Amino acid sequence: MFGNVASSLLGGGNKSDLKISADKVDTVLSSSSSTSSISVSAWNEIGKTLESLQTTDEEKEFRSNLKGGYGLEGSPLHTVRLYDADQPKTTNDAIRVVFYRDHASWCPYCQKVWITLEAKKIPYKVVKINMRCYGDKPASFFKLQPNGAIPVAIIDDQVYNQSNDILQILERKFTPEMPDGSNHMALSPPPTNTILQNQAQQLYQLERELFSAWMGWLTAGYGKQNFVDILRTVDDVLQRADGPFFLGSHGLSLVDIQFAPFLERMVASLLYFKGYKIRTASKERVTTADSYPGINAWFDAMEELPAYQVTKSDYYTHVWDLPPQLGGCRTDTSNKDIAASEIQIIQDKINGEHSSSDGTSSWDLPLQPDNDGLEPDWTFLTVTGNDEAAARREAVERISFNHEAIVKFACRGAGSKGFPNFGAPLSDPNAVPNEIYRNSVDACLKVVCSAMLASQQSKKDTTKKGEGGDDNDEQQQCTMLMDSLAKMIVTEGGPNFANGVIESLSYLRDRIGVPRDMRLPAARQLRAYLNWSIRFIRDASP
Ligand SMILES: N[C@@H](CCC(=O)N[C@@H](CS)C(=O)NCC(=O)O)C(=O)O
Repeated sequence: MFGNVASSLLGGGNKSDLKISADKVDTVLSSSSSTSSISVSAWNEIGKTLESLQTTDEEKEFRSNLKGGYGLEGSPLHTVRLYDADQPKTTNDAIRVVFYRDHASWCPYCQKVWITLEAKKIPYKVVKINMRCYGDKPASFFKLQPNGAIPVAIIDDQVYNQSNDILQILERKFTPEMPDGSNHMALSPPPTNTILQNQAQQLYQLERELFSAWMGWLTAGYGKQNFVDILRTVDDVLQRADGPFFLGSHGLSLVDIQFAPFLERMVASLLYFKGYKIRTASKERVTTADSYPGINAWFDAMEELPAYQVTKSDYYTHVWDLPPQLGGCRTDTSNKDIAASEIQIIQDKINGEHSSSDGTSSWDLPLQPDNDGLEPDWTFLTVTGNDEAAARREAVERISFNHEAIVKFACRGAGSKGFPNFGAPLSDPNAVPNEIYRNSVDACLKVVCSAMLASQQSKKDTTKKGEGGDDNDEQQQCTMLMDSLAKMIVTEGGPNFANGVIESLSYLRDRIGVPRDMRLPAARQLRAYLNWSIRFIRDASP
């Protein structure tokens, strides 16, 4: 999918012809506000509408919290984290930890450290480093970590470059009731509790056994029974525990944090590559020989924790980030347990591809809840009231705040591939954007953002949710605007130019990363609204 998009050069047309096309389109766009039906809102107007619709303090204060390092909820965009603005102790001076983690939020070992810092509310600074498959690392990083691996942490001026060492030292140095008045949750059983300590040690071993079995099945294509046997043991441990977490009534511990990044990746990758389902929605949960009630209850409890929520990725991101890290994952095509066609349907749904069986796409409006039951693990964001509107606002905020860079990034889709290239299909840091599409892509993104906000601006009937039902006035205006814009791009620019705009919007859609760019409900909305705009241009094309 990405190969087709990224490798196309200049939308298939002659370079100077396309420049002439772009000039014609740009002329209409620059005169549009007063004279034609293509009156696209400016970014600052979109920003104002967004502000008027924001409801929670967390939303309204998102950017100021990022700057100050504050917020009840962390964000992958935080580069400094101080937690509570009302706590006088949490100033920059309190920072004793510098955390080097991967830029794309793909690395499971970084995720362990990230969850620990957030759960213990330890103030920290973040330095983002590329993974090898994603881009280059700065030379200075190799001084801290000669083999280039992440995570690394500098704690009280001492460098630690193994995730488990980092967890242990954080646990030792940041404790409940510190002399300076700060209070950091204990995540290990007390040394006096040897029973629980031994149990934790055994569970660390079990986690590595599960990891090896998963790697075997995922990358070599055999070893399912071995994996299932160990996963069953993990589920039994959780079912026997007197609470949802591994150490039962002790509550959240480093054992849970060791398991979390890998169980999260197992759920996504085994569903996609093997058609093997571990995670189920609570309403569908029945105890059968194939179900994992302990693991599902554990996930439910983990997903209630802001410290885990901020790090949580989606299936799409995982199934594209794991193969380049692991040197490939194998899809089981001849499998007695599930037909290849069923695996294909799952893959199409996760990728937002149009299904060969019924032509639908999971990345089209109206969105099906939990991706038609396939990805039921974002209940923490989707149970409350007007959740779809909140997700759209999140997407609009992220796009509108950084629109210039995002438009330029999207234009890589109609540009040329970079050299040298890197292993991850989602990454091409040296790609050259084709900026003749800049104004058209910018206009489409503005209409996409207006349309996402319009669903909340119903004048006629506040109970209507938008897509799937009758549209409100603003939605109808956005639909007409996108229709006019698409027709103008095709008539003034010609089909090759229009194709370049589609390639740019598609490139952006396919590279929305969770949690790096936004949370899954917001990412799903944005992917679907980008497809909405693409469809108008396609429909207007000959
Ligand atoms: N044992 C190390 C493993 C860390 C590790 O394998 N990190 C991977 C990323 S998940 C890495 O940095 N690989 C090199 C790269 O991708 O640049 C730890 O626990 O910290």
